[in-house]
This record gives sequence, C-alpha cells and structure tokens, in this order.
Amino acid sequence: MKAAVRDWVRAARRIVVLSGAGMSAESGVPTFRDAQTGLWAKFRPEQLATEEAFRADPGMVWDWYQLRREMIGKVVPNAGHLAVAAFQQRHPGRLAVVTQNVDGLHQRAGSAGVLALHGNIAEDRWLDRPRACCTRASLEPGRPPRCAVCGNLRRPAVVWFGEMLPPAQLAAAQDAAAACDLMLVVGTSGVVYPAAGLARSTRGRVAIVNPEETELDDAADAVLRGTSASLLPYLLED
Ligand code: BJW
Repeated sequence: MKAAVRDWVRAARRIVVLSGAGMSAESGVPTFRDAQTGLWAKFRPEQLATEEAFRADPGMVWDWYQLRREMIGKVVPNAGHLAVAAFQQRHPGRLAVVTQNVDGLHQRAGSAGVLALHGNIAEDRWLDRPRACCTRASLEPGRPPRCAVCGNLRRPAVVWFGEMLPPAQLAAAQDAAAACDLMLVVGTSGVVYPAAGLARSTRGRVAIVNPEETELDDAADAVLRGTSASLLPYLLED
C-alpha cells in the first residue's frame, strides 16, 4: 500500500497535507489525546482550551500555555516536516499544507503558505475587544499580562473550542481540499471539526498516515500505519 500511495503522490497535480499533533510527536511535542502522555492526560479539554476556562482561571491556563511555549521553543522540525517542505521547494505550487498545529514547526521547516487553522501559540492577542487604552505602552506584565488602564487580558492567539477558525485560512483550506487530487492526512485523530471535515469533503484520494486508528479511517482510500517521520520522506521522494 505504501508504494501505491507513493505512486498517487507522483501522479497528483495538487496535494494537500492535513496535519495534526502527531506530525510533531517525533520532534518531542506531546499530542493532545494520548492517554498517558497527551497534553490532556490530566485535564479535560474544556478545562483548558476554552474561553470560559481562561476567564475562570486565567493564571492556570496562561501557565499551561507558557510551559508549552517553552517546550516548543526547544524542539526542531523532524524528518516529516522537512520532507513536506523539501517537496514544496522541488514542486512549487503543487502541495498545500493545512495544519491544526499551533507549534510553527512546518513554517520553521521551510514550508510556504502554511494554513494554520488553530492559530499560533507563540503569539498573544487581547481577550476582549481592545479599547483605545489597550496598547503596548499600557501592557503590564503578569500571568497573564493585562492593560494597566482597563484590565483587559492578553491571551494566546490560538483557537479554542466554540471559537471560529480564522475565516481566510479556513476558506483557503476548503478551496485547497476541493481542488486536490490527493490528501495526506497525517497525525490527527480526526475528532475536531471543521478541520476533520476537510478530509470528508475532498473529491481527491485520501491517504492516512498514523500509527493508530483514527476517526477518519472510514473516509480513506488508504490507511498507512506508521509515523510521519518514517513514512513522509518515502512517500514524498521523487
Ligand atoms: C502520530 C504520531 C506520529 C501520534 N506520526 N501520527 C461538528 C461535529 C461535532 C462537533 C463540532 C462540529 N463542528 C464544530 C464542532 C465543535 C468543536 C469540535 O470539533 N468538537 C469535537 C471535539 C466534538 N469544534 C470547534 O469548536 C471549532 N470551532 C468551530 O467549529 O467554530 C464554529 C462554531 C462556533 C461556535 C459554535 C459552534 C461552531 C474550534 C476547534 C478548536 C480546536 N482547538 C484545539 C486547541 C488549540 C489550542 C491549543 O493548542 O491549546 O486544537 S483542540 C486540539 O485538538 C488542538 C488540535 O489542533 C486539535 C486536533 O487534535 P489532533 O491534532 O488531531 O491531535 P490528537 O492528539 O487528537 O491526535 C494525535 C494523533 O497523532 C493520534 O491519532 C495519534 O495516533 C497520532 N500520532 N504519534 C503520525 N509519530
């Protein structure tokens, strides 16, 4: 099956790589839903990744993101990220990266035009609509930092449950999914929408790269049980 998917890559005019946390696992970034080591092994998602959770305990949620930022600052892209970026460089315009990951590792590997559906953990934004007083000058350090005048809090620039995805990135991802001949769905459990819906909406072939079962296996033309760093260099070589 591996060889067949490599043939599909070679024949495809437009490819989408839809990636999730497993793409960065071999860089040392924990996934979300792994029962033992996942980021949510000790907390339920709604305790951390919602606006309500942040408003209820901003310090706790802020500290969790700070820990992850520090960890992500120490890791590097792995052979999977690098294979994707190298393919894009050899074949300009043929492969689009749509990622649920907030870690920036595709971008650091050299991928161009990455559509980051769930934001960027390295950036912050205002929690409430910024008022005239909410400027860099008014920023007071803290956990989280706040506007010294009105108290508006800074929050990580990621997409939490119940929040809209960045509209332009989502629209571009939907267009890419509609136009592709082949979608490689790499390292995602496929439980979070609307990202997972991209794999169900494409008319192109769908190939899954994942060591475990996923919620999208039923939508796939091929399921490759293996890791991204071991399979992508093979699948994407010329
Ligand atoms: C390896 C590996 C290796 C391990 N190699 N693989 C339709 C139906 C039902 C619900 C909904 C729906 N549409 C929308 C919803 C609601 C909700 C949702 O999806 N809920 C479901 C959980 C039920 N979605 C939303 O709320 C989204 N917003 C939205 O829809 O807005 C419109 C709206 C607004 C208001 C009301 C209603 C609608 C927003 C979703 C935001 C998700 N945010 C998070 C947190 C980001 C910030 C942060 O980082 O803290 O994004 S949640 C978390 O899950 C994170 C991830 O990007 C996302 C996906 O997880 P992922 O990447 O799949 O990771 P894992 O851990 O689940 O899986 C890892 C996989 O890797 C596993 O399969 C491993 O086997 C594999 N693996 N090693 C390859 N080496």
